Amino acid sequence: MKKFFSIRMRASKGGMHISGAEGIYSRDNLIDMVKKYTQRALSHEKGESDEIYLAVEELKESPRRISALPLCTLNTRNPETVKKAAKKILTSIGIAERAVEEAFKSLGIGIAMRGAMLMDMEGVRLEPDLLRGVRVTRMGITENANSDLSKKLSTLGINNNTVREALILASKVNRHPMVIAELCISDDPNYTTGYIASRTYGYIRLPHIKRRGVPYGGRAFFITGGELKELIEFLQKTPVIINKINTCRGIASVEEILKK
Ligand code: PML
Repeated sequence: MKKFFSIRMRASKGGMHISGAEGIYSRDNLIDMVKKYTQRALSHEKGESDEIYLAVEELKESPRRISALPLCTLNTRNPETVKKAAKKILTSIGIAERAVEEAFKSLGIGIAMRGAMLMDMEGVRLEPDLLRGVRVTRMGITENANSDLSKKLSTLGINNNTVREALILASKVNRHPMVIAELCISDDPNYTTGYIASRTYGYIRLPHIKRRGVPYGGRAFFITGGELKELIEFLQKTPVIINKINTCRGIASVEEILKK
């Protein structure tokens, strides 16, 4: 069996988070990639990190190979239209309107959780550790899929680490049958595009989900049925690698998305 490794990097400066990233790589690429992650932590636009944690771990099981979700960007102009659109889309797949309200409220409240919150379809919180949430790790993308994704995103003018890494994470999360959808708001004060992701509609980017300068955000996973422990094990431990990229298209309206 070919050996695969997970590399996870977390970097900070003066105790403030600067950068975090991860991937899955074959043994042949390991040393180059450790160098790249270190460089990334040292040359971040937020400043040069003074503490870099790198975890390199051999995977005991072969990564599951999956396709990325198809991607598009919604034509939203402000947080109000985003919320309205998100409600339309999420209620159309069975999530209660009050659950969507609750998710926006909890993500906007300013408690920086390290991981995602888990919510049932009615908006009841389910994660065992309400303060930390559930962190999704052990995911990556093959070199070929990454260059295909970069090409497709470049034609849309959105080829950056943030979009690529969020799509990889959302594709893993929404692969699990218990996950019906995900809502994400970046906690970066300068990054005002969020997304909703689901198997039904793919990865829908939501411009202007929050106003510039707001330093909090996070992720909510809407889940149903099944064994919570098994889902958390999948999100945290099961290695998943994207090996195929789906369609990536430009701006769409809610109506176009719902027509699907
Ligand atoms: C984050 O990791 O900060 C969330 C990123 C959301 C990316 C949304 C996008 O631009 O597609």
